[in-house]
Amino acid sequence: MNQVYIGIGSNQNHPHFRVQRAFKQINRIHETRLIRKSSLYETVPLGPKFQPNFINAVVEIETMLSPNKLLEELQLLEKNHNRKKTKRWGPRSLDLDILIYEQVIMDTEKLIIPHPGLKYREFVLIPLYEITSYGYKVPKYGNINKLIKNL
Ligand code: A4P
Ligand code: MG
Repeated sequence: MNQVYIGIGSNQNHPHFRVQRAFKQINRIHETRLIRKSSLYETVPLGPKFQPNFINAVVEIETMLSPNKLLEELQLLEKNHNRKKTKRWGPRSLDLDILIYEQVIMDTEKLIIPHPGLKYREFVLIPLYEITSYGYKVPKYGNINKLIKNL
């Protein structure tokens, strides 16, 4: 089983409800189970400011799916939430990002792991901190306590 962290974000159409529904739906992906979930955090938007606040959370899962297969499943879930392609960093009903996949470091056209935004995003690091152990080492980027200090 591979240990993976997923970032969840929503700022449209009842975001609290959507994030909680996403927890359940992620647990239902085949060969995958939800291990831990963070609290829900209300955060100000990064990017265009004239949009509602986000609800963000991070979950830990175990999965047998490869990074690319997992991405496909997560994108299906996003579609299932009627996510429309809008502008970059614009409002979205559900955004699911693979933050960390075991110790994998990859950079392809479709998938960058660890997620490159991770190291400077409070809305990712704080919920990740909540569900990992003290001094957890993020692949490529290092100690989470230091990453948070550097924000
Ligand atoms: N992709 C590459 N790496 C990954 C990965 N590790 N996980 C590719 C998921 N996808 C990855 O993503 C575009 C493409 O990224 C995918 O097709 C996939 O092949 P997208 O989700 O369709 O596009 P996007 O989300 O609009 O772009 P981007 O740059 O990924 O945005 P982010 O980084 O997801 O940021 N403010 C707050 N407070 N909270 C938020 O959650 N989110 C965003 C979106 C902006 N501001 C925010 C928040
Ligand atoms: Mg995304």
